[in-house]
Amino acid sequence: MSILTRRHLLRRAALSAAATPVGAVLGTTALATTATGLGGCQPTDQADDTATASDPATRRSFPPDFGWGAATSAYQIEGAAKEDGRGESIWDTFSHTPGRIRNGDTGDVAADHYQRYAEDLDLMRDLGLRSYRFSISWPRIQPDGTGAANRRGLDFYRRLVDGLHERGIAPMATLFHWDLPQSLQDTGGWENRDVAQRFADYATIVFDALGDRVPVWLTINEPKTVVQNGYLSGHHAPGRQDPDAAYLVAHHLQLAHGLAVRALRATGGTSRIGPAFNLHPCYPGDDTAAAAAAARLYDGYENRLYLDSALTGNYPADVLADLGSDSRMVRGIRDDDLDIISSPIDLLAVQYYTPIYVTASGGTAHRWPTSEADWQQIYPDGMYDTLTRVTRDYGPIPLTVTENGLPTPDVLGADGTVADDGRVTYLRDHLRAAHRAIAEGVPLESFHVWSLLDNFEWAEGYEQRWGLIYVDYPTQRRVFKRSAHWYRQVIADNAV
Ligand code: IFM
Repeated sequence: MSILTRRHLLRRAALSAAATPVGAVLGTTALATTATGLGGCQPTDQADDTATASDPATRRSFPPDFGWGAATSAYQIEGAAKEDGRGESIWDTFSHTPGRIRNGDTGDVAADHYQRYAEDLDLMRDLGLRSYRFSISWPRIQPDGTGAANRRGLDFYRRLVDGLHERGIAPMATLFHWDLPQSLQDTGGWENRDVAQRFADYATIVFDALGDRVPVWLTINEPKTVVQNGYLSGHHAPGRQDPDAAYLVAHHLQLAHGLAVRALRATGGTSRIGPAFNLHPCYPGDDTAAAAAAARLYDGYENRLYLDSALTGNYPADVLADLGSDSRMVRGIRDDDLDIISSPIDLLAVQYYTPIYVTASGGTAHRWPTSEADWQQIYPDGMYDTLTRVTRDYGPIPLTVTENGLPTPDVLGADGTVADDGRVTYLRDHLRAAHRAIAEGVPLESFHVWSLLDNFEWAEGYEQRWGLIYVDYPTQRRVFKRSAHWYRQVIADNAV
């Protein structure tokens, strides 16, 4: 493994960790080809922040039937950790380990969505959502990660999916959003190749139960985050810090994705399926050849490792060379694996939050203002660059944005309102960037705000609020934030 890789791994760990110090602010000239200046994220005045699309001069209309959505995941909102036969996941273990989560928070109750799903469905309808992306909890379906299905777990998702259809909202279900059954972790977790096959078995159970009632399936949410946060920095479950294991895990996650795609095809159903990748545009931090080369390799680890294998059937040669032929990942690749991983998909789910600026030495630096999540630089043009890059490099595969959003310091006012104007500005600017990509031919069919509700933000616990809808945790009361009112109008206008 090269020096650059080791730096990359260390920087990734730092970038992912909550305590990342803000790095050097770079000069503004070097990135002229990729960054278009601060215009997209400068604070704007109140009237403009909350403006809707009524002004024809600035109105950007989206295609008819555009899938306006919002997203959540099971462990982050459901709670009901012991209800109806649910087994334990690695996040139960991790969050109950002292010192792992801010304020000692856990997902035991979260937003209590498991009990309050009907109320939440009504809120989605009131918001005007056309698409709702949620995840299915593997340990609710197979408490030990193998064997017969737990009917009560499946019934919850049947009720949820039926409730969405009753309200005219299209379900989009993610099969795995990080809550691996603890029993499978006890057999080695994603380091164990067999877990990929267990995932395909679980997927088959879910496909058989929900079938075509779910028109779009997503396989694995952000494999990169599992790799980097779970196995490099260790601030996510299972809390490992082992670079050699990390990339073997990457391979097995990709394999699990491909096996699930094949499992869906084997059912003969008509639903569509694809992976959900968080993509970070990697820009050179200065105009030296060394920075360009470092950014290119960084991009390999951040993006091409996942995109190339799923869409072209190859791992990027520069990343494989950098990992080395003696790495566990390279040694773990078997003959047919890349055929499986690149099984044809129907759409690609893209999650965009932040750019990365890579220095000549392989480090990273911040260039734009950050949100409360200090790994997140606010740079809307990165959305445009990401969407257009995927179409340019991989062809016109249908795209959906399945996550985009930010945490803001939301407070429930005495008047019962939550004035999250920063979220409105952020979403407006990112939607405008997505609109620009569509106008240039990117086949983007839907956009999901992260998140529908405030929720359990992993190692940050409940301190960061990412929702359109405020959750008052002591009472579980839900309140539309200003951004929710704004987004409802965007949806009604089909324009921003
Ligand atoms: O909350 C997470 C989500 O689970 C995965 N994508 C990023 C979000 C914000 O950090």
